[in-house]
Amino acid sequence: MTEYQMKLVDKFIAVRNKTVSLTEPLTVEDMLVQVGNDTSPVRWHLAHTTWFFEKFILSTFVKGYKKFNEKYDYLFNSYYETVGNFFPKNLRGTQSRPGVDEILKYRKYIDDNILRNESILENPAIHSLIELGINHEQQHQELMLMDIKFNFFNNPILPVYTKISKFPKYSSRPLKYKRIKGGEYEIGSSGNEFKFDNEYPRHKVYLEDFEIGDRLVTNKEYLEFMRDGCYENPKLWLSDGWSWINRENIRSPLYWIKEGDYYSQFNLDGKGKLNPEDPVSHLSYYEADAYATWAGKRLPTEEEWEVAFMNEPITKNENFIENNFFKPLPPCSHSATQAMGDLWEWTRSAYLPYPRSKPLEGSVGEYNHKFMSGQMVLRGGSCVTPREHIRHTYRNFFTPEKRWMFSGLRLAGDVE
Ligand code: AVJ
Ligand code: FE
Repeated sequence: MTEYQMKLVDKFIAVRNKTVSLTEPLTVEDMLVQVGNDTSPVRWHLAHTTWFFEKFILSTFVKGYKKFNEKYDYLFNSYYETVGNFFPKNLRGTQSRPGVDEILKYRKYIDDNILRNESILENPAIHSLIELGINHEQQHQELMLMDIKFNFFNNPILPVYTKISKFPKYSSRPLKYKRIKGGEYEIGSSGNEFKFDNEYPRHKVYLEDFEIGDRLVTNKEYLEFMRDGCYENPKLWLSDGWSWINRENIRSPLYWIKEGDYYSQFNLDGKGKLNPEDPVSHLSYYEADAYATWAGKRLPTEEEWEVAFMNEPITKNENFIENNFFKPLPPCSHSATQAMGDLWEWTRSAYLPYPRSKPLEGSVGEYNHKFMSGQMVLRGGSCVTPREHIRHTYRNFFTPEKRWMFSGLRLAGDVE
């Protein structure tokens, strides 16, 4: 095996194991539940990530490959119309079978088939699909924690995923702005390392002078916005946002619990006092935008964000899933600007194809591009993103009312 193949195998094994290790604090019952239409049961994530390797690699490239179970194509295909029908997403939580044990057997069967099949590891055409499968599974590790948090929050006993004994005692610092000169820049990925098909080609952009915050907005700052009556002030809101907060009766970020005059916050380590110094999290695009308007600022565009933070380091200090905090932290000392890790940052950019961008060939072309309408781009990764998964050019995307992902807010502004 070449060095590249050995690394790929190591990464495959590490990521497959990490997914299962994230379920250690859970009971089997925990893994069956789906709350609402956005989340999926943990057992489904375990199976779907496995199906991805089976469908796009084993069934496609291995002559005489025998499927683990013929029915899994229907059950564990998420949204690939070109490979066949799939079970309705909102009903994923209605099934107890195949059970978790059976799904773990499915995982082992697929892992063995990928790893024991030399024709796969030696075929360069398949390497990029293995990389895609690994990166896909890392996305689902984050989705699993998002879904577990939402599931537990909707349970009146507010279960704890895992207790964390030692949060560092950082406090926030005054917000400063970094000024960036306008002009021609390049954004997007051009390297040989793995990247999704929505991140390239690298291309020129023209920016006006702008300024961008050197940290995320905090709970304390967001509380000022709330206490200023901003959820009742239509002048601050986009029309769709105003309809949405009133229809859904939204008066605070997700996971805030009003207790008299104070707020508690639910995190994966359970319910606790809202820490005013923590970055404000679990905001919709509408709330992020309204806050920026109230503050006399705006959200950055994705181009501005990338130009501003292109050279931010990704070290052990940035707060990713490996730190096992599963919540964002105040900025002092752990990360210069919080650009990488902590929280996904809403940008004011619509999720659109880059110039000359093309979807991948074949059915995996359905991975990203078909979602390019009605969604906004978020940048920088979060405290539940795997460190090795993120890049400065990485584009996450959600519709503007979603807030169960670990989203946050950074301010930007025009410079006269
Ligand atoms: C990039 C997080 C929006 O959740 O649909 C998972 C990730 N893509 N499987 C999503 C994804 C295919 C995607 N997001
Ligand atoms: Fe998926």
